[in-house]
Amino acid sequence: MLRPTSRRAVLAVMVASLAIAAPAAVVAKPASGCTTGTALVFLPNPVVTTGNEDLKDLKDSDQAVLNDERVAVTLTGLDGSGYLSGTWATVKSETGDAAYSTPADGCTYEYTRHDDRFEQVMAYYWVTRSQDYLHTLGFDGRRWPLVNGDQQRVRINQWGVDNSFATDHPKDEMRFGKGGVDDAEDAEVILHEMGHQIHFSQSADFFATEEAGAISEGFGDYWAATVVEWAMAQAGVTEMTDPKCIMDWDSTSYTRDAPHCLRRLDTGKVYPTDLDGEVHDDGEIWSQALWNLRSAIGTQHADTAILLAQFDWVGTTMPDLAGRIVAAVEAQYTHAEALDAAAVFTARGIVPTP
Ligand SMILES: [Ca+2]
Ligand SMILES: [Ca+2]
Ligand SMILES: [Ca+2]
Ligand SMILES: [Ca+2]
Ligand SMILES: [Zn+2]
Repeated sequence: MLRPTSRRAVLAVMVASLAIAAPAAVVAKPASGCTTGTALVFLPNPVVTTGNEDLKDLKDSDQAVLNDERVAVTLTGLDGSGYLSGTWATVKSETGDAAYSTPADGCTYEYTRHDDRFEQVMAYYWVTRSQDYLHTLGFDGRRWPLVNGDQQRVRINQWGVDNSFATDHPKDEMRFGKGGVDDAEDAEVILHEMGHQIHFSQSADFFATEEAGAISEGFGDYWAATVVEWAMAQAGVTEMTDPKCIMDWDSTSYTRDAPHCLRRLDTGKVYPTDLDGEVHDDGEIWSQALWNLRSAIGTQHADTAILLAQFDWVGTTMPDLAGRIVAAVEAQYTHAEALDAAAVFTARGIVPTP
């Protein structure tokens, strides 16, 4: 869930059964043989890459200032169908054409943002990058279990409102809305939803309480920030605009003040005083703790310990999961780092349960 004005908890969304129209019959084109592709994406969104807070959606129009922010990337793991379907992601879309290419066309997937195929490419690319990052941390099915290691279903622009969500039933999929800025034009929206998918995959009981829902919202925001920073560094970019601002581009549609951020990683909220019972609000307590953990013990140690602690967690409280994260730091790294980790959570009022 995205909108600050939406007060429905993620739990409510997860139990809601939405009537989804059956996909129109599509005559598939022949398998093309493309296993990699060249594409243009936002990395992560045009507000971050321009630093321009005055960018406007203008009804999904093509604009030179936005076209210029597209970056050439390689799509990996494609299954050879010619469509955006591969090892870690498969894109379903009911609006516009499905992106398709052939070796004769150079296996190119280059579109402007007015073309719905642009969002299809964004989703395929960023879902795959999230998995790439998990692999670099060791969640590769050998050292540690895969995390959300299936072929993630993604639906693009098929929901006419300004919201996106992740669900594990009736199907395990993510759906991106097209209200305001098309949600999948902002990598941070895609990665936030990946955060929920990660939790679905790590524990069947993750979403047992409101506080666990808040943890999932906070983790999703954190996951967006940490994966974006990694992906940008891989692309040679080490300086970025306001990394603690989440969904800089999507939020230009519904926030008045600059910088435009749906949420932030530095609100200063403290547990339990600032809990208000709304998962996105309360998630800002958790996301800031994770962001500070990253500074305290380093990104690789922080992200590894956070992910290890989430396996089979049964959705209790922030202090309980914080205790598991500290224990994971102690087990994998040093006692000194575990003390630093505990201090980070305690500073946010989250005293880790021993
Ligand atoms: Ca678009
Ligand atoms: Ca939007
Ligand atoms: Ca999944
Ligand atoms: Ca951002
Ligand atoms: Zn969410």
